[in-house]
Amino acid sequence: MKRRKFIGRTALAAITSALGSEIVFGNTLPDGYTLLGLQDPDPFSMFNKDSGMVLLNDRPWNMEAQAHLLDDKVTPNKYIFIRNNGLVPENIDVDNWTLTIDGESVVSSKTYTLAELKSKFQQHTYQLTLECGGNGRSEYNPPAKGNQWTIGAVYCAEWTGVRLRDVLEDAGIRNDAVYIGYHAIDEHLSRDPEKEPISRGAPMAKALQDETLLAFKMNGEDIPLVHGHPLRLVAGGWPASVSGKWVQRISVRNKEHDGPKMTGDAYRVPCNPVAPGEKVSEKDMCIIESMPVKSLITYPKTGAIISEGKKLNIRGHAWAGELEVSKMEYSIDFGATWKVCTIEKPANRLAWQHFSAQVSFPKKGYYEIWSRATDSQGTAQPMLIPGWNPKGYLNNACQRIAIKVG
Ligand SMILES: Nc1nc2c(c(=O)[nH]1)N[C@H]1C(S)=C(S)[C@@H](COP(=O)(O)O)O[C@H]1N2
Ligand SMILES: [Mo]
Repeated sequence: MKRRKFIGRTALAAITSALGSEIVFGNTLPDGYTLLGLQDPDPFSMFNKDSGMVLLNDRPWNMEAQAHLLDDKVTPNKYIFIRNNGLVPENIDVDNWTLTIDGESVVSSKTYTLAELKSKFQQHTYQLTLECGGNGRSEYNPPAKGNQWTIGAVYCAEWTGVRLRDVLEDAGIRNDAVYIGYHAIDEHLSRDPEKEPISRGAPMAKALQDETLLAFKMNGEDIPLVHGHPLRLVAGGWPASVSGKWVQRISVRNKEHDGPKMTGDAYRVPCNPVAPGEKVSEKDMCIIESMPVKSLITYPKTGAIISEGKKLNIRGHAWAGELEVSKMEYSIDFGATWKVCTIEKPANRLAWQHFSAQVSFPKKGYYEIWSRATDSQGTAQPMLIPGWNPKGYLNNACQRIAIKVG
């Protein structure tokens, strides 16, 4: 019989300090055993998420909402999707947090403490829609690698912070500035300190918009850790990957930013349509900028059963990247005919808009309700999946819910 191997003294001392409490029977602890108390708690309680959220990955943490959970006009934290490329930082030293503006095209590098950012610059609050560029990826065929998002990688929260423009102007921008790129503190999955999990950015025109914020509050409170506490770049209407969490440095570049996930096929789509599965060379791929027009029915939940003769009030949200949604329609006959929904104006530019309609059904039976938004330039959502692309981005197909009348 093999003797049970117990833990050594040094290892015991190390885990005792990690646990923060004496391990009473520590001398009989088997070697290599991970204490329950040191295992990750379940992500729903760790990140304060609703149990209806769907976990897609635990390393890194990725979690999405379901359509009916996104019913609020301003999305509460518990229904906000989580997307990480690396490890969520631990032990953030908020008191000593600084933001540095640097890069080839800054007049002089400048570092600000959080307190300086808050007191020196005017604060602004906007509702901003953030959607992962890969939202809807699960429907592409041939399938694309990556998180298989369905429809839940989108939200509209209220962000408070200072304008990136004000801070950049304070540091001074040179005439040759073309792009900004963010650098954050999250570690690469490999824990290699030389590697950043993601460092994206935006052209100066987007960086200088009124609504592009360096935010420290989400929905009136400190930003939750997993969403970028204590400082986050927020650029509504563009792929949410532009909105760097845990930002520590913004570089003003004299060329397109070239950090991880800015180059190759990351967050890029073929500049011209390609056949599904076709190989696309790097030079034919273009960076995703404004997200396309899209909508989501958030009430009722798909699968609802209603009684015959009753009208059904449906509602949801629609958004269109940099543009506004100017028309919202629904269909109960698989897109053969469309009826108009009421659509509200956005709370501010780049916030999603709320729609509603009262739907009548001619008789008992199975129906689907499809929703279709049209942006201010006349582009409508495609009824079925849009152009295939190698990484499965930008699926803005009409959303469908099933209803039984009976
Ligand atoms: N520092 C950092 N910022 C990041 C990411 C990341 O992994 N690290 N992921 C990006 C991507 S791809 C998305 S979709 C959004 C997700 O934001 P959320 O977790 O608040 O939903 O954050 C972006 N900002
Ligand atoms: Mo993303």
